[in-house]
Amino acid sequence: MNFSQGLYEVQEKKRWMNMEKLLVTGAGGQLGTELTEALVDLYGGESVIATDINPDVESLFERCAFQPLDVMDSKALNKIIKSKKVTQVYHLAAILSATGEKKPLLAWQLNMDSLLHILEIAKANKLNKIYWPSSIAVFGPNSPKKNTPQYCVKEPQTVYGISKQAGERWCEYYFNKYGVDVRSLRYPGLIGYQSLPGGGTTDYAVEIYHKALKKEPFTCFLKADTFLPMMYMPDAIRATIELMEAPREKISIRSSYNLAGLSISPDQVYQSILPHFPEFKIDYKPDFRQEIANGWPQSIDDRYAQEDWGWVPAFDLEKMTAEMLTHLPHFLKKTQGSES
Ligand code: VAH
Repeated sequence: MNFSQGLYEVQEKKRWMNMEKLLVTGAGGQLGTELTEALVDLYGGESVIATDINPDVESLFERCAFQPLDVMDSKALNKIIKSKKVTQVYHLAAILSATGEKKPLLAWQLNMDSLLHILEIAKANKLNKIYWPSSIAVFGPNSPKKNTPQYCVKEPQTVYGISKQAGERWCEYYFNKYGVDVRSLRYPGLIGYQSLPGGGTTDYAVEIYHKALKKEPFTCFLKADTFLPMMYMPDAIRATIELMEAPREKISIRSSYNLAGLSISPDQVYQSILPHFPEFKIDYKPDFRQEIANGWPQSIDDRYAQEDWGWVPAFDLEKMTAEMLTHLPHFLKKTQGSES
């Protein structure tokens, strides 16, 4: 490709991107805050509308529009998508595993009804693309524990996992029956410094860095040797963008792709922090989330993501820990007005 053609390709892509209008639901969540920023970087602030049930998160979005939105209200969803001429929806709003076990019927209703609202609106309005996150929570105690494959027995033990398994079936149905271009990733536990997790079984892996920086001891709600699939947030964001930008014909999985990054335990995270904070102390008091974690894989086989759209993670545990301990203090200072 010569320079002028290359320039044309970039300008053509920018024009295509500028014609897109993206709606993000659950934008104030752990994934939503960072994914919305990445979409603004890619498409421009005027092409992204951040929404969340919590109006107080509006201050997080300085570069794009924000609107309070209840994803259970199909009329409100339809109205904003039509009036703003939305072409893509990143539907992130959900109740996660731990909170879901405290409010099972609400978790099922919110996670499922909101997805069906979005899929129906996408069909009726011929939206260009939909993104919907699934999770390794779709696997259960009878799934293979190590290098859990894309296809295997899945008997999720949480309402969250059940809703994600059912959601995957609906996504594949709407693609096969109506041609809705909905794409999905089975995220591992996500670890980032730009947002706090909310109601997850993997939240320990974020909380531990906050405690280390505050020079406080950390009580972990999972056992020291609880290995789980995890991923540094920048890798998860890049995987999402790479999946959504892949040519339609490259996508062979229309339920949800296995996605692998790290397979780590609380003890390994603690050991990776010690060189930075030698005095840091941890103790372990497993709670109800231990049983949830026991039903999940320890590591994931993501060969389809590698083969279909070239997925390769960039962060190992040591590199993630160094990044978290470098960036978290500045983020906390910016958002809480004081050093951590
Ligand atoms: C949870 N963070 O803990 C989410 C995630 C794999 C775990 O789905 O519920």
